[in-house]
Amino acid sequence: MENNNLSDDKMEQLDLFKTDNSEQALTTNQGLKISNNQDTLKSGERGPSLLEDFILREKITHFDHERIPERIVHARGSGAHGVFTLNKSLAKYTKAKFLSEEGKETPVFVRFSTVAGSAGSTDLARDVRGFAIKFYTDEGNYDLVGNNIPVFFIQDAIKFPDLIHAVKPEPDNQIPQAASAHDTFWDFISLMPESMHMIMWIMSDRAIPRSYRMMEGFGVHTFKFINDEGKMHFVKFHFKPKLGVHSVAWDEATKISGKDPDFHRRDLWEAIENGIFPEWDFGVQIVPEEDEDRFDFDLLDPTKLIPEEEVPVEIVGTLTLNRNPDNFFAETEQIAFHPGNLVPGIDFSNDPLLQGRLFSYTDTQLSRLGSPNFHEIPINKSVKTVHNNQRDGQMRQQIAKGKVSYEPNSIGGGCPFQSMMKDGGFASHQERVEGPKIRARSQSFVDHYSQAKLFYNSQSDPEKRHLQNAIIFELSKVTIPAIRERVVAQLNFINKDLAANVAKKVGVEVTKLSQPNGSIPADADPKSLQSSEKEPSTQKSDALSMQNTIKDSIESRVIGFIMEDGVKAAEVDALKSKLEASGAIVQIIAASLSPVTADDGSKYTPKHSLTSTASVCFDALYIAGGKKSAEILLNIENKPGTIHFVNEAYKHCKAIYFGNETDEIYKASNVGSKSHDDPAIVRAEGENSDESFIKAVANHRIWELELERNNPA
Ligand code: HDE
Repeated sequence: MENNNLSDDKMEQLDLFKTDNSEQALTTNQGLKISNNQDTLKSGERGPSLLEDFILREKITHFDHERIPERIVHARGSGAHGVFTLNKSLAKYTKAKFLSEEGKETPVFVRFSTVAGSAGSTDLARDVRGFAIKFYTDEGNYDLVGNNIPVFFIQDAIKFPDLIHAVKPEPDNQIPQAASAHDTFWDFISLMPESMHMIMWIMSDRAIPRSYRMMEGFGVHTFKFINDEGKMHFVKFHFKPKLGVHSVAWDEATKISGKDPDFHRRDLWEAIENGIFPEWDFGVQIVPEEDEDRFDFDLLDPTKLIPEEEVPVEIVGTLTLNRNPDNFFAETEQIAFHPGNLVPGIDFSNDPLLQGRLFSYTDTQLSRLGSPNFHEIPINKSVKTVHNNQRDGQMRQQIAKGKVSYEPNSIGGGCPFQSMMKDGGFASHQERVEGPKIRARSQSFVDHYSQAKLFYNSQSDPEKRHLQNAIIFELSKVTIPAIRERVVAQLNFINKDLAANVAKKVGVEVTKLSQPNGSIPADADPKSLQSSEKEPSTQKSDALSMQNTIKDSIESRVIGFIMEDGVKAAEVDALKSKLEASGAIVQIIAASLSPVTADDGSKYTPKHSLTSTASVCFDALYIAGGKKSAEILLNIENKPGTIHFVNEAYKHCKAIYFGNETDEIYKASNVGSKSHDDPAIVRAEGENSDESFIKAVANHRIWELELERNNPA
């Protein structure tokens, strides 16, 4: 196993650009020490300012140009440094070194994002999440620019500007921000049957994750692996979070957007600061070249996934994020991903969506980062020094020595020279291509409903309910009845109950759905409503339901301890130690931010007050034991806050633990009105109540109890 210092190399490279202001004098950009940073140079103390004040001019000019254009899509995001470790060699399939040498560690930077909202929008928008990884390999940078959903809305890149224009705020009034719940998005979708599979995913709770750390990552497209013998295999990339895949309820998402719009950004930052490093298993689905036509869909169609029942995901590596950026702008904002950043052993497929992306990413960086030299920005720099004959351009950093900037040359001894494939030179996978020059879609891309059905049928009942309610929410914001009708007609091809339930709630006549020839409303363009009665070859896939990813772990769950003066220190400390020993994070909530004095005189410092936070920001609650504490929490001033906290956590099916002598709170809340045993409610009566609570937290939410708890989501 090679001793790998690439991570150190990347750190050193970044360190060269870091500054530390401690014990340093203030200077201009030229290094001149500044003696007065309070006053402009003026003619007389009250007098007009002088144009010659180069210190003022430099400072203001720089400030005036601080902002750069935000990303046209994926503007809102957060990132972190980490490491990718290969646990099992893929050398059989690929010659990529970072995927061949067992134990090899490769430094990475990962950026998560939402798509539609602008840089200042809420983290909890219903949206697909970007999951973009830059691997700083010793063969050059490799970028895997994926999403948390394994399929996409469209099949061909030429439709991307249309899709994005439709989902972005409408051009006349710039409403709504970071939301697909509006006319233009659903108008487009209703006319694009190929989007139906993605619509199932994006209306599911996958689009409102609990945390970036609890999302899957997918390369989406089919890529190619090429091994040393030149043999090609198709490959799909997967990242599976060690913590399981979890989401919040839509009702929570909308409330978190107000209470803490940076919820995901903060969660990622704090987890890493606390040493709880987010981790994913990395896996691949491999399809031999000769099996290309074995599926009932086209491997090149990005609206399709390969069911894990048909090709299992082989887990071969670990992705770990272990270091927050030092500077958001320099790193997270300036990082520039590009699906065309490849290393030998990995190549593109002919997926027409991927092919279009290969043009877009460099092109967009030219206007976003402003110069063709964006690869020289520290976060984008390859660990290996770049040698080529590209020269000049705005903001050039590299100082290329010598006379030669062309090839072939004799003056420079022929350098830099081309590498043979055996020496690591990249060569595209050779493929025989023939056919007429044609602007057309392959017939093999025409089935738009089978996998939408597969996804829907694979969901648990609560997941189906959430999906249905999300569509109802979104379509209820659509003002044009014909658009709602067309969407319902599309849904009818996927699941008749789903379509009927949505129709009922969004004012579409259900009778229209039972018209001959499926459900085509009179005004619909028949071309856009191709029916497919085809059943998916896999009927149900466990991997598609989040319900099946629950791990028996409470690691990194945030537990709110609600307490006031007189709280029982022994109980609190015992539970806190047990929770923290299992990796959970305990945060104290009191009526105010003043320290809480416990029954033994010890003090607890609250992180939040009942007014500054809400139950939606926590995974579970502990109402700390102690009669006096409970009385204070129920006094006239605090009762509304306390009861609201408990009731809301209850509605959202979270675990709630009532400590000793908190019966009054239990009774005063909705929780107390239930007569039967409730797996999410624990009372400090039994012997193993701490353990029961921990078990309940590990379940994330008991979504099955949602209806009886009147959760609106
Ligand atoms: Fe992107 N996409 N995209 N995309 N995409 C961008 O590049 C584009 C697509 C994805 O954190 C842009 O640097 C086209 C699929 C992520 O910086 C832009 C098409 C997938 C990110 C662009 C797609 C993605 C981007 C905007 C259809 C999942 C954020 C800023 C042909 C596999 C990366 C930028 C980051 C960003 C173009 C479709 C993922 C405009 C033309 C499919 C995660 O170049």
